Amino acid sequence: MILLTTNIVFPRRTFLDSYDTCAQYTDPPTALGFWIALERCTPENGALSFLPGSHLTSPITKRFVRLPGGGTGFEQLVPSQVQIPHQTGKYILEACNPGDLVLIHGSVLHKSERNTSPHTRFAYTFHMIDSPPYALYDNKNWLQPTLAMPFPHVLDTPNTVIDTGVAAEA
Ligand SMILES: O=C(O)CCC(=O)C(=O)O
Repeated sequence: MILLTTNIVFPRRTFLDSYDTCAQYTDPPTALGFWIALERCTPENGALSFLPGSHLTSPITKRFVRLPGGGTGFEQLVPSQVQIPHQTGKYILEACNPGDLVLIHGSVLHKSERNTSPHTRFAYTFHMIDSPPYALYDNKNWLQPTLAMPFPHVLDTPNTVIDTGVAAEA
């Protein structure tokens, strides 16, 4: 089953390289971002760029969580003395038009630069994750459902797993 998490409209800001699994953590990771351009996105007004293949190579090193003392912040998953290999490669900028949908793998590194143009770059985004029995939403995540405001489910009941007898490719 899939459920919706957040709806955010981003106006103008810098968004440093990040991956969505860090904020919408499930076990196993299942976050999928739906990012819809509401206006033209260009190199000048902060179009998104992506590091190709990074969803296969970037380890989950931090989580965006509710802090025990209140508020939200990052929790480091690896001790500070452990050197995380720096992800190398060239980010590819994806210019797009109003109405374009960009599907963002939860583990791919992506970012957007500061809007230096006179044009806004509004986008609408939400995320979907799998829910039980396929994945568990972590109770440390910054965003938590409540009885009054549960996460909406796309399906009323989870899809049945059909055993086709064919092993999934690695
Ligand atoms: O629009 C942006 O600049 C960042 C959006 C983003 O990273 C996301 O939706 O996952």
